[in-house]
Amino acid sequence: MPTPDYVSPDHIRARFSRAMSAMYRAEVPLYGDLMELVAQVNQETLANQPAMAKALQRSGGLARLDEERHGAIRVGTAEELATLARLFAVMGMTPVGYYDLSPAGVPVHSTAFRAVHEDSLGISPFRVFTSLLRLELINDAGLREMAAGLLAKRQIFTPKALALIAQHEAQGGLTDSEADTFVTQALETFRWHRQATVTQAQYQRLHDQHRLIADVVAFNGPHINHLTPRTLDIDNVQALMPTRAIPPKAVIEGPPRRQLPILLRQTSFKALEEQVAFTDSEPATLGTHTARFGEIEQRGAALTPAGRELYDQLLDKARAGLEGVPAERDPGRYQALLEQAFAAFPDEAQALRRQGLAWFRYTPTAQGLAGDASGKRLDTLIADGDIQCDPLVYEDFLPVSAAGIFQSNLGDEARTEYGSNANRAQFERALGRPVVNEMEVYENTQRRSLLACEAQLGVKLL
Ligand code: OOG
Ligand code: NI
Repeated sequence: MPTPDYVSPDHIRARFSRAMSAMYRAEVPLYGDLMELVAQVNQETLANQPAMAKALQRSGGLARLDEERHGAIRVGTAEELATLARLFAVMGMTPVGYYDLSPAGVPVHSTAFRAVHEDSLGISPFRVFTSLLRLELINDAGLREMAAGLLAKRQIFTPKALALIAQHEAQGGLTDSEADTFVTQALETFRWHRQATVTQAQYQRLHDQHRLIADVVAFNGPHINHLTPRTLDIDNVQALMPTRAIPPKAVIEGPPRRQLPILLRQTSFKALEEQVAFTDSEPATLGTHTARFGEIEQRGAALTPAGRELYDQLLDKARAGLEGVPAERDPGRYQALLEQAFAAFPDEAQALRRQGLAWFRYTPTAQGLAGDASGKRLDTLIADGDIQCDPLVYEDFLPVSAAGIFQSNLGDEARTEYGSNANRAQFERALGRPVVNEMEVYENTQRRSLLACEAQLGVKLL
């Protein structure tokens, strides 16, 4: 039997990411404005910094830049999470990493669905930060029961999407037209619902426990709550946002500005207050719900476990320097504390490499390919210009930053305390599979690049 022509999961993901962006742009026009601003600043940055443009070109980052974005959703049950994992698998997206947000007063734990192979990331780096509500952290038994009851009644996937997921699993792929139908049907799960599934009073009860609980429980699906384009100069976009009537949050999350950006810097604009209808609403008494917002991010070098440990330590040091005053209240001071603390983090590619703080992609240069490299060691090959190395881009998230983004959109209500409640095993049981360790993903990419150098230059590097 001839093998049918299936669309590669990478291309289904690329189509889905584009369709998602178009839908969100129509739903939240401010997102479109932000996209335009980001594209403009990216172009200016590339024009003013030819070295950066060249490095991006080499690493494949340039081609994917305009396509690059992440979204975020929150689901309510293990079954919803497990089915989402199957839906994302159709698009070549694997759960990577475990994030516990409970220490930040947010009763969820999360993972990021994304592609893991560098070739797949080159086609579409689309990622979805996916959180599972943890009803077990809510101490009001009556409320827990009400929430569980509402969640048990809803179906967040269309029948056609479910059928196509099963078909993909059974036959090992989707044809072109099946893939198009899949994208349209899968998109329905992430659409905004103006109609709530609860009465005004029920909404209020959920909301009073935690605004996030109302957001997850009171609607018929996990609407995408933000979609984040990647900028090459976040300070510039942050400064220009007010000129487009987009008010940014006061503090950029993550590391300070550096010569060589590391990990991830993010900032967002405040969630919109949107009209919704409760099941007992008269047209004249529509309510509001605040959940959806916008965010931008600048991605830098992926750090090794040693680099990440140093990052966490320096971030803690900067935050301790605030002595309890929220960073948002004195952004200038926080910026100064960050810069002081991160002076201890090397800010040059070769220093990061020699100290084992970041992951790299190694490529033979034209000179290396033309000459005789045999017998040379990696350091010499790099110093002689036979091998070029570029830091791998960080493809994941940061829990402290994520907490900051969650918090800035939960309003100024008193913070709930849940203590630290990491429970990765429970998350993986709900998901139906283990999450991938992101460090292994970067290590594999680095190793593949070294193997390619070995093959092309006839040297031994590993
Ligand atoms: C997710 C917040 C985390 C990020 O970029 O760190 C996040 C949410 O609010 O659901 O998207
Ligand atoms: Ni985000």
